[in-house]
Amino acid sequence: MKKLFLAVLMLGPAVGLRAEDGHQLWLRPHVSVPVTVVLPARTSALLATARQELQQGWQGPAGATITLSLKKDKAIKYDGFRLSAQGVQASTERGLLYGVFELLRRQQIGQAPEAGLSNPSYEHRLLNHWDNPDGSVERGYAGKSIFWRKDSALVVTRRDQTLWQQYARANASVGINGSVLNNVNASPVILSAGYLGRVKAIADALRPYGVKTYLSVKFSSPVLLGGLKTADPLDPAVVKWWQGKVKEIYQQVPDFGGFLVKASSEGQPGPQDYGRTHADGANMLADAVRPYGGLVMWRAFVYSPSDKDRAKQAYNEFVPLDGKFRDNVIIQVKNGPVDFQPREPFSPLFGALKKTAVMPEFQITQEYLGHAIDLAYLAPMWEECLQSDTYQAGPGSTVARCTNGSVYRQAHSAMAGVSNVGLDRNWTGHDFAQANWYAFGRLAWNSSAKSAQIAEEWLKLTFQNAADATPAAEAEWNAKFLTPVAQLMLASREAIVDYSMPLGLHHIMSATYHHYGPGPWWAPSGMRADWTPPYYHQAAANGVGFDRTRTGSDAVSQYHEPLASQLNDPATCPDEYLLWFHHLPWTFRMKSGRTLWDELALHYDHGVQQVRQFQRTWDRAQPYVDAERFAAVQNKLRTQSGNAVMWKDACLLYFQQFSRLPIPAAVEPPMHTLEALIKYDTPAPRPARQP
Ligand code: GCW
Repeated sequence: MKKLFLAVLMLGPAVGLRAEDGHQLWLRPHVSVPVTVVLPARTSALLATARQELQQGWQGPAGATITLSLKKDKAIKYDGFRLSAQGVQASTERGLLYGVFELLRRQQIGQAPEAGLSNPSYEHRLLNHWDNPDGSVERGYAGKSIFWRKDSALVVTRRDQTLWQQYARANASVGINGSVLNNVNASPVILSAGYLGRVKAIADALRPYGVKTYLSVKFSSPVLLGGLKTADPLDPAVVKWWQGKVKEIYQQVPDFGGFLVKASSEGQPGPQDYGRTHADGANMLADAVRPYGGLVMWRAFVYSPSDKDRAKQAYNEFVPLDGKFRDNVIIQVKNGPVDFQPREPFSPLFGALKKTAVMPEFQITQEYLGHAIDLAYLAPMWEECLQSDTYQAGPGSTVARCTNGSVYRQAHSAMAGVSNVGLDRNWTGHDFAQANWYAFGRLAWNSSAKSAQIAEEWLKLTFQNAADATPAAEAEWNAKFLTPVAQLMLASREAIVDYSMPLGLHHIMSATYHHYGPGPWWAPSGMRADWTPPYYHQAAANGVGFDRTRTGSDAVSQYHEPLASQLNDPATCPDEYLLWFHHLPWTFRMKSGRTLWDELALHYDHGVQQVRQFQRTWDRAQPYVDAERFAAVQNKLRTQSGNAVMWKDACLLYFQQFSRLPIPAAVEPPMHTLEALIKYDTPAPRPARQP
């Protein structure tokens, strides 16, 4: 008893706040006010959801009447909506639901219920789950899959259904309208009758929230599952097999969204195995789903060890195919040309494919940004990509505009995010990783939204309490919690870039399967060069960085002018991309006047100092956060802080072997030895892939 008393005392001011485990996300329940809801004269599960949300979340005038009306209106695009004092107007039921969530969000964060139109930037706003049928999640850091578990194909429990429904509701609240339920490294079993039964159960749970179901498919499924001799997309038996399979799927899920395909990529089978092109493969599947209104999202994540510069390959393979894809195919392109690194320039495919729909793929799960250990708010990274100017159709042809239908005519537009959701009680492992799920939805809805605004919204929804609502308490909460913690979030991704891969360095993480922590040295003998960090940093006595200039791999020429020339010249190439495009001497004079070596060292050090600053900010936020979430984030920041030092020490000591220059006096001296760090990074066994 005494012990408990002491513990309570030590918890300090936060003791008054109800413990929270994060399961409610940004949708924490609050006392609602009575409201009358008038619905269109038809019944549907989606309309019932909209009414229920209004009734359980209304915080406006007591006894108000809110009308949800379905009306065609040329100004309303896709699932957009119009808000007014009377209620919500939309041309789809989904639009009504999104309008309801917007209304409730505004009430909760104390924003005036602004009247007006809100249209989504993209037609399809999708989460991609890299979940395997055995329940594991590739690059998942929040526990096992919410959809699959070993031997679970046919058993759907009440718990499953509740979770799927909560998941769908969270998606709907930020406008996400589709989920790909399984890994792009797809197992053929997902298309077997047993699994399709479970897909139907999931689709039934997601539908009332307007979330469509999609599947990733393995290109060789006709062989592996269907017993055919080939998966050649031009073989009539293969075409017929897919047609039959598609029919079977639509019998179970009449509003099935379509397929996501990783083919002829990283060992996955594909049309190239049969001497066919990506277009042949994609079009065959597109024709199969077309009668049902389905889509094919075909990934452009392709590279092979034969290419001298991995960053060039997707462009080289896909640009010649421009215009050859059916209009229900969308080419899904990762934000950068290599692979979700902490910072990459935008992929040159954006804007270069002019007669083919292209959709950006972002990674919400933090494969290269610290898993569920490091605090990384990713909206600034996505905003940076979406707002990059490709110049492909003149100045202002940003990545966002080249993909959302503003620049090129395209039948469909979409944006995908690789989900960070798992069975962990708080869904995403790190309480702040929830912000990335939230931000992805908000940016897919409005590709011009600002990271700062999204962070503030999310913080208010996720951490503010009714007790903070009096004017004095709110002013204090804003000054002592909201402002500093929002700043922390906004600086968090850059801090990771600084302590891991500053100035355009990339892919120098530990390349053992986990991808966490430093590994600039990692190059076991016999390993494919393009899977090892030295291939990317090229550190040597004469300097560091990958030469992608016109005299190097010439990747710069995949960008449109004036960008190509700007990137090609180290004097005009932005510092953030310098070592992505240039191999430069250690003593190269930077724009700051410092040498490259000193600048590099200062960036590493700054990253470390930043994380320590985050720790102090969070410690001061303690009075405003419930004890459970406070301690969870505090512990993670402590681990991150130690790991940031490892990154800095590892990279500086490793690169110093080549630069042979002293670590600047302003930089904290290393506390580890290079030998110890290399030993620490012992390869973990690579888990077996799905068949
Ligand atoms: O980043 C790499 C990951 C793989 C992933 C692949 C991809 C699903 O390390 O785990 O596989 O990208 O995007 O296909």
